Amino acid sequence: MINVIGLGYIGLPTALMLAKSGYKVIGTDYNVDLIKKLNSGILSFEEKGLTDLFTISLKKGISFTTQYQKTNIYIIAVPTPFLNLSKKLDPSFVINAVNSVLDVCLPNSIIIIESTISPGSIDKYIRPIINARNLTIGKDIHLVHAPERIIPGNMIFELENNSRTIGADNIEIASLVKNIYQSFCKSEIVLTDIRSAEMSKVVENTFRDVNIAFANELAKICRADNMDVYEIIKIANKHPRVKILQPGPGVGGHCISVDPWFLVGDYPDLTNLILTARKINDSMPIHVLSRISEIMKIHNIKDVSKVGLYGLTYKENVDDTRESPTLQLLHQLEKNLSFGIKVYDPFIKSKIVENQFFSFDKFLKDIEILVIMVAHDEIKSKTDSLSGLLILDTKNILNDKKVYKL
Ligand code: SAJ
Repeated sequence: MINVIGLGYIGLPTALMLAKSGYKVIGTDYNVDLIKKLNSGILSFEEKGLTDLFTISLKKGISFTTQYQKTNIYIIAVPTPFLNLSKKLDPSFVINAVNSVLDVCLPNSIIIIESTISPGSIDKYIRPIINARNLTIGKDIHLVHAPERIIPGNMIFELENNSRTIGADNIEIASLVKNIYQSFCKSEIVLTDIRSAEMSKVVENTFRDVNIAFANELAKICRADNMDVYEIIKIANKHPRVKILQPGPGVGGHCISVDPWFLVGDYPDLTNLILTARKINDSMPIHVLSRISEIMKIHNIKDVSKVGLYGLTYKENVDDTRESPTLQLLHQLEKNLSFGIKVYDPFIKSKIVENQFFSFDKFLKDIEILVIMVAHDEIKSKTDSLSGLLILDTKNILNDKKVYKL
């Protein structure tokens, strides 16, 4: 039996996948409400294909509880936030989970950590707590780091089709764990040591952050001298070895905007490029604000409540608002004592910010400037209803020459 600890964006789909593949799976989470919901057949978040997977897994006998189970295989997928001041990883959830596992596990257990951790975390935080219990790593307990790579919005497909990495202290345990993941993962599974697994995960997200920062810096340069950044990127990308990403209102989500900080926090003297990239991406919501202010000036609009932000999530067609550029922008406005800007997102059904609308039509009626922060399919299909509005399109989804861009 596999006990999956932490039933969030990663743990839940992974647990369901394993159950569908025939493993006996019990999911554990300390959130009582979540467990109640899951046990009554209600999902905690929306994701393409998740409902079907949930139905199949329930039939296969998956169950959910707040209790850690007595077994010999654990997958830990709890959050690893970063500490705002030091920019270092907060390992407390992982440490607590490992401690709770150690309280109940059978001898010779495998603990697989899926949560993203900064390189060296297993050596620094996890091995010591096992040693402190007089347990021998490699005999009583086996440690594995198997970071995930799935992207919200396409999680189920990517769980089955992405290549993945398994880091372990020895090849026998790595192969054993590979067999488990092979029950649903059709792609290559690379076996390595734990530190390389930790580092490669953080490096992947940092690579993307740095590359998005390049696109965002280009957007600023082009704005300063009135060039069309999208045209320039389109042309540059015709070069066989150039693949510039798209600029946007900022970088959100719980991965790309967080993981690079682990490297900055641990290697402050060595992370010039990575830190600069982080700063560029974090500055994009302020860039959007100055664009809004320019448009207000051009059109002599003085009242910020005439401005509406479309989209609260960190990217299109998901309901996840963690670290979203819109929330970052609202935070900046609040810091400058500016209130009243309107907000709407079709995926956010409960009130999480001030002046939030739940009807697209009502939202549009109330504003003069529409700022597209997220390219949800909804707005792409409703471009006809936008006539008469001034538009700042930070996602470059509209073709109209009159529309303002980043
Ligand atoms: N973004 C841009 N320009 C782009 C691409 C993205 O501004 O050209 C923005 C998005 O709007 C969003 C943010 O970047 O705000 C991140 O979005 P994303 O879709 O690129 O990635 P995430 O954060 O949803 O998922 C990432 C993925 N990592 C990589 O692509 C290297 C995913 O594979 C990981 O599993 C996930 O992080 C994770 O959990 O680490």
